[in-house]
Amino acid sequence: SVSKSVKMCDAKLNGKLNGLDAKTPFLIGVSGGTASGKSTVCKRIMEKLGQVDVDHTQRQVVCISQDSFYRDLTPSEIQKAERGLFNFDHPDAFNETLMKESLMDILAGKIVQIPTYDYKNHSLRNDEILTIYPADVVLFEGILVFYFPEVRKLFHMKLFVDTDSDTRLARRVPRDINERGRDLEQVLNQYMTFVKPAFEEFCSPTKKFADVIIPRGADNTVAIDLIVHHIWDILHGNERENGYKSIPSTPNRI
Ligand code: UZR
Ligand code: MG
Repeated sequence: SVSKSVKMCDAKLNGKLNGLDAKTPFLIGVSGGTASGKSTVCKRIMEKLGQVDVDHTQRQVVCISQDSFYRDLTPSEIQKAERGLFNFDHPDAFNETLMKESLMDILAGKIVQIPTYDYKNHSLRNDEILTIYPADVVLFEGILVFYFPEVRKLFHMKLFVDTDSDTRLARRVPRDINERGRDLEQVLNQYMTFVKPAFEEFCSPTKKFADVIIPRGADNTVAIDLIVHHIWDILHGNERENGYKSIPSTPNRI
């Protein structure tokens, strides 16, 4: 047990050297093109870690969307957005500082309040604030989560959901019409003008930063199982040594 406590000291030291507290949530970034299945992959990971039926304040695995960090638009930008002429797929559409500071607060184990996003009105909703309680695993998903270097370096694990662009378009069209209040012409026009070029310029090149690339998205149950097992090992196997918080046993974990 002398060697065990020496190991623990080492882990704490390593934690400090990495700029992290000895106990910090395990932060996973999940990126990929629009409608690639990022949200679904996150949902599956949470399900397999046994988190879906758990109350928000008790959850040990939480998921945040990058959409919560769109910046406030000026009145003229809102007018553009209403006509499908604002580029929501460009890095400038996001509040990088707030994104970085929120993730740093989360890593420091603070309770963080995050607004949710209203696609119909292109604005953040102040009536529906998501409170992130100190968690053991935090997933952060979005098209450009690996774009900003200062944000990118905060992740302990980076996943890229790689789904063919025709599949993504076929999913995106009905989603925008049914869930986001658009019409077909606007959706296709926006896709050709902004979504596709921005994917090629800003999102796709960030695939090289991923630790794991998941082909076919949420259909890929083998990849998701491997990832969940790995997360599980990190959080349990060496829970004392690795410096991360550990998840207590849950019955239906894998
Ligand atoms: P995912 N988006 C909107 O459609 N409206 C908004 O007000 C804000 C964002 C879209 C955005 C991007 N682009 O392609 C997509 N457009 O949300 C990213 N146009 O969401 O990763 O779930 O596909
Ligand atoms: Mg999404």
